[in-house]
Amino acid sequence: MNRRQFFTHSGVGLLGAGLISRAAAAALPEAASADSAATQIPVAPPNGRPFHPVITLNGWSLPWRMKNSVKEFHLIAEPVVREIAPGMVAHLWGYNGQSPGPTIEVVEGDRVRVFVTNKLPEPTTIHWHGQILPNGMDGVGGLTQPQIPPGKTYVYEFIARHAGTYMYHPHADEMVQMAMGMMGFWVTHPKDPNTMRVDRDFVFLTNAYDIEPGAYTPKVNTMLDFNLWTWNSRAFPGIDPLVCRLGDKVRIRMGNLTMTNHPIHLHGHRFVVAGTDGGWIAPAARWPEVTVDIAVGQMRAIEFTADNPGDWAFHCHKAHHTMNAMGHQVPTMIGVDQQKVAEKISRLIPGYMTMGSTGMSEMSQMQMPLPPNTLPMMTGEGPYGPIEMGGMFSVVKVRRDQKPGDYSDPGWYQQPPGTQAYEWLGELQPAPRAAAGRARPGDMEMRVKRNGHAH
Ligand SMILES: [Cu+2]
Repeated sequence: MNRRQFFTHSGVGLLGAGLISRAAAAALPEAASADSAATQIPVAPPNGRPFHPVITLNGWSLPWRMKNSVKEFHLIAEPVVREIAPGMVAHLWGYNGQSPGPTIEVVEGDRVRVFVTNKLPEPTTIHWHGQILPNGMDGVGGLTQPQIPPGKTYVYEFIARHAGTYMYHPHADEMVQMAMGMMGFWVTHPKDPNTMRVDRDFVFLTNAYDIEPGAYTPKVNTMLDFNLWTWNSRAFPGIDPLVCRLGDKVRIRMGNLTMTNHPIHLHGHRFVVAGTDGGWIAPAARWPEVTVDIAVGQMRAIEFTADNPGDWAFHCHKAHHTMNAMGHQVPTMIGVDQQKVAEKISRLIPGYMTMGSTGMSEMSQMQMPLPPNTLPMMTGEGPYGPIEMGGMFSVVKVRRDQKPGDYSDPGWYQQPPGTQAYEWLGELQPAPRAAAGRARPGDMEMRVKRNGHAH
């Protein structure tokens, strides 16, 4: 299937298609569960105060119930199976069927009650990163509450005091539980739904896993050398495009719960950094960027007008973070003539193959057999060949004829004639070079003083 078919077939546009009712105990709100990694199209809130919902990349928002004016949610911490990209699934821990957990959306001033049921084999808690709340609701195991034992349900209740963007994650055996994928987004919308109104409001978390090719479960002791760099536990080409209508005002909120920073870069547009997990930045204090570095434990909200039609790359600028498993430990072979060596080795190991003597690009074209359940190092097929990217990479697709509220993949951008890089077919002149050993413009004479004497 191509990406467009994948997008269509995976249930986008059918809110509820991926939601399975989970028999809830009488007093508990129903815990909806998602069984696919498809992006669920946001719908207007059915009750409570109005807001303009966000769109969670390859994710969804958790339904709630209103009970005596309290907004009640039910999170289930549990083992999940997450498709990282077509061809690879990971056995992670998450919430309500997926990793990351569903996005929680409330309105400034809402009283919120979250039931948390622990179906993990070990104790957990939930910390509500960035929220101003009573100390006992902060979810730090051992410090502000006992850990939630396996099989038990705890209740968190507080008022969502400030509009903004927050995250949730365990504060119990964090190294293991976060390396296993336990995290989620929380958006508190402003009281007035027209405050800071945008047309498209995307959210995702950066996360990283160390899963050996062929394996399913992350190695939880890895500190820095991860081999899968993901957005919402998806790696390119598994990350859906961010589809926009020409002229849309767009916001992208990105949280970082990995072990390193991610400089996220957008092509073709200039954006402003409009908010952090500490709140919104006053308009006069926002600064222009094309790359925003998101440190560990930070959230950044960027805003721009999608005024440049095309397929614009959007990715982490750390080159290793736009690659998938395989290849991180391959030695650099650029410039090495491997042919003679290969001939000798082939006599011992039939089918031996050399790699990388002209760079690594050739690897994206190889039909190399991979172990089951792994992703090629770089992949993703574009209209002009392999895109040679993996990991934290997606495409912001800006189209004039995209309908408002339509997030479906419009396919690849058609370059208008005369606006695309082209091959030079004329003659090549020898490049003029500066002669060595002669003074060039800009050279200057310097007099050096040593010990007070001129030399
Ligand atoms: Cu990165």
